Amino acid sequence: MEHDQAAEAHDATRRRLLKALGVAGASALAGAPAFSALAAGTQVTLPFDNGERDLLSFPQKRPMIVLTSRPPQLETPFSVFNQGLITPNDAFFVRYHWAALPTSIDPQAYRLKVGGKVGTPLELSLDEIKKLADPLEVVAVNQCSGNSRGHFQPRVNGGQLSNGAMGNARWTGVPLKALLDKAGVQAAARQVTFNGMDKPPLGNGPDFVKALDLDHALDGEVMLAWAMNGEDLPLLNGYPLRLVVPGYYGTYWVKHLDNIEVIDGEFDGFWMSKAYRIPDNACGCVPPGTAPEKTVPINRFSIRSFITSLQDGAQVPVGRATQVRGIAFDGGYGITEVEFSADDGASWQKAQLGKDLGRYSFREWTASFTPPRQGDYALKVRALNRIGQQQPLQAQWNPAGYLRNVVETTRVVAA
Ligand SMILES: Nc1nc2c(c(=O)[nH]1)N[C@H]1C(S)=C(S)[C@@H](COP(=O)(O)O)O[C@H]1N2
Ligand SMILES: [Mo]
Repeated sequence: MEHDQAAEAHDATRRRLLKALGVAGASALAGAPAFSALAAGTQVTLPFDNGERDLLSFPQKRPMIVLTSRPPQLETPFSVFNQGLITPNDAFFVRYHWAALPTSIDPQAYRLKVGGKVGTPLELSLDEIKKLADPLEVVAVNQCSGNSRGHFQPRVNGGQLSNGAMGNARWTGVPLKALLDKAGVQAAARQVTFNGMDKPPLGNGPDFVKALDLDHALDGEVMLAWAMNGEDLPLLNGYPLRLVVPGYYGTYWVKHLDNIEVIDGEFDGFWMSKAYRIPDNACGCVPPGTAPEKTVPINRFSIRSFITSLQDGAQVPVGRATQVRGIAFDGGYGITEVEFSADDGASWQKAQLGKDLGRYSFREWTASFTPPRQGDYALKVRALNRIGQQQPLQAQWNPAGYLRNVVETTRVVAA
């Protein structure tokens, strides 16, 4: 009886997934090559050369800006960020390195393996993971290192993204620490590595594996998350379990997490030692067109802010107040101030900060702007955080197109 119920629940989950995937039957999944996007027949043009993109629906996603469909790399349409501080699951961006995604995940059969320099190697079911500790909730921004890369001047190689490779969600999970404590970390341990169920094409290319220093992994904030905004993670955002690393770039937020290794050295896998590295200096930048001498793994977000309520080219009424709003966030130190300028940065006024959802969340800001006469206005916004970080007025540059956080300008016309 009990077994039947479990089997039924499993079948139901499987059916839901199949439905979400738009696949007719289980057999279609055997070796399913890739997700198929549903044509929505719409295009958008991102504001840089070669910025033409399709808007397409993927499983569990509304029409999204497609960078590539194999693997799925989907940007959130920027207007979504003006609709609320939390990014809906069906609009949350998607980033993968390899096209071989797990297309069917059986939550009953799923196991997370923990090994390496631990006292007791573990193999835990989803239910066992959920019982490791009291569930933890955090509102945190996930942002791709290459968010906004398409705006780099001079242009750089890599996915030409505008500003939609970020999102803010409420994550539910347990601290990674609870798992590592259960396994018992050996004295020699130095780092922890994380691997997911997606794989590179057979024998071709490095598996996507990331590493965190042991003290970071044990900080009680890094989390094994199974839910996002109160629902199971969408398949494309890491179902059934992903790592959440508040304040850190998305590259560490390993999806479909099924393998954790505690190691006694520094992990030298490709995605740590060769990719996702930034110049080893305070700005993470170098003179345009040059190569850094020394690099370090990318880590916390640079501080950013955006106007979300007005788009470039928008019309505003002369002599009447327009309420301008937007978002700000940083690497988790906490936004303390946002300033707004309606005259291209000549003068600045303090913006009002909205509700504080926690130091890893988007923070809403609002300001009022009354254009005295007809014509063009360059609106700017800049944020400041608790440790004194602010955004540069001139864009900084690095060859990988990471960390972009220049003070953004939105040009509007008063009429
Ligand atoms: N398993 C797996 N996890 C992954 C990746 C991946 O390719 N495979 N990409 C990482 C990168 S670079 C980013 S930016 C985030 C994006 O998370 P999202 O797709 O849920 O928005 O996932 C991270 N986790
Ligand atoms: Mo990323």
